[in-house]
Amino acid sequence: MSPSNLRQRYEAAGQAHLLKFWDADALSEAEQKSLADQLEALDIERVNRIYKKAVTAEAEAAAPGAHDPIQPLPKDASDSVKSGKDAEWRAIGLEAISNGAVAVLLMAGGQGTRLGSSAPKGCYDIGLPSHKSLFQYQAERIARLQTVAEQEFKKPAGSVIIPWYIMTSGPTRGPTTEFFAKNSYFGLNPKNVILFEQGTLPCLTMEGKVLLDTKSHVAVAPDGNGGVYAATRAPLSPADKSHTVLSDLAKRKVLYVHAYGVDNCLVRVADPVFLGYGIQKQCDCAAKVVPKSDPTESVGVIARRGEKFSVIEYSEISKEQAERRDPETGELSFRAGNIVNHFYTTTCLNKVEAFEEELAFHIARKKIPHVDLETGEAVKPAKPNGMKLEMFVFDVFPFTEHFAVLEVMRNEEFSPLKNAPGTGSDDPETSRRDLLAQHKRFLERAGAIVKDGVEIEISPLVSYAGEGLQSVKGKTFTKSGVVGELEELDALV
Ligand code: UD2
Repeated sequence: MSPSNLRQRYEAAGQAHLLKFWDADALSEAEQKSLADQLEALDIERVNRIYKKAVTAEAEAAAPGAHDPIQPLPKDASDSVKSGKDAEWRAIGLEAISNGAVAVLLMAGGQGTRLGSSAPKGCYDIGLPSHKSLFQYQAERIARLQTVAEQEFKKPAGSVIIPWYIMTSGPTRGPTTEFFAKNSYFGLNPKNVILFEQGTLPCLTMEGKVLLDTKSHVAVAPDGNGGVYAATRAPLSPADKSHTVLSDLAKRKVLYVHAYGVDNCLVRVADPVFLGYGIQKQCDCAAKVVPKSDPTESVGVIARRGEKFSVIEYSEISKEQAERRDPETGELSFRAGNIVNHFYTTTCLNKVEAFEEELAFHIARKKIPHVDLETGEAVKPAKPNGMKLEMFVFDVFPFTEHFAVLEVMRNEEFSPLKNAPGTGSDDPETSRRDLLAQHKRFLERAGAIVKDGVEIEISPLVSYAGEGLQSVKGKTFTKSGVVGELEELDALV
């Protein structure tokens, strides 16, 4: 597009200030080209629509007397893994895995700002005796589950594949790719580990003006984990525009997708119980929840909006809603804590495009480094000066046709890594504590005694969820250690 057409377009969009330094002859030719390329690729009219929609929605929600039809999730609207059907669900899910009908989609584009680490969260070492990263634990759970499915459904070794789609963002793409290559994909076949990238959105002033982070570059940020839907439709490589995550899923004849967040050390990747639950319920989308621990816990809550399911994020729930309790039980009314752990049919994922424009955009007011248009100086604000707009993955729930909610045990399935070491909650120490406590329970449930103070870490390659440990029955473990193979347990007796 010629510079004059570009200028006309941005003037019409009220964003011509982005060409200010070009006009002031302050840009080199290379900088002019880079800025022109970025502005051409940017759908500036969509950005204006998103901004308008986000601020309008926020204002309406905050208007006095705004009637928010959101209601707590009725008790009978969710099922529980404690309902005694988990073995049945596990068999259904494992059969689907053994037939190659299941894939995993990891949302790993978040930047571990609160954690204080510049590397992608999946690379993080929570301090386990093995020093394995979150990515390695998740990779080994996939590897183990492929083996369990082959064993239980009599398939040839190496024949069951659970493809792993990993969504990164701009900042996490490079380091994540390097980490997997350096670790030889943790033993998985690289052909079945597909990295893809989510989109970005420009950062805005509170008035909706696009910010520059240099004189020739628009400040952008990842578009939120709800960017996953558009990202599944984007070409996986410039070489073949038709090859997308959705087309790859279709080619592999995948029917069900388990999507999850990277920072939960207990996550049951491709959990056959959850998959079996979703398949048996014939739902097109489902979410795992844990009972919210307290009103201020940083989890969204699944609720009802009319006949639909919806999630109120912790950053948007009112104090009254968060603190409301059931008069009979004293439990929190909004207690169904979302844990970024979702089931989809591929049919459902393919339908999202049709209603994507209706999905909400959420405003995060942040300190956004930018260039001052008057002085041309780089500014590092001391307080929030602008907006990042992001989509939330759970905003599709109200649009699904048959949504289901499965309550799971917090100590078995949820210990998120959010905060820096030493914070005291949701930090590396609590992750390490919760994972090792689970491995102790695996051994005790298999009939062993583990002496107090003994820490035994069991590789996911030995056991995915406590299965396959029959040989420990009646044994007492007195020594700590890391178990990479079943036989190594004998040395810890
Ligand atoms: C998320 C959930 C919240 C609760 C909590 C539990 C959303 C929108 N909110 O809040 O309801 O379940 O987790 O721990 O899901 N991510 C991307 N791209 C992005 C942003 C995030 O891939 O642009 C990934 C991120 O890498 C992580 C997951 O999405 O795997 C959740 O992101 P987060 O940890 O920043 O979300 P949080 O803790 O604010």
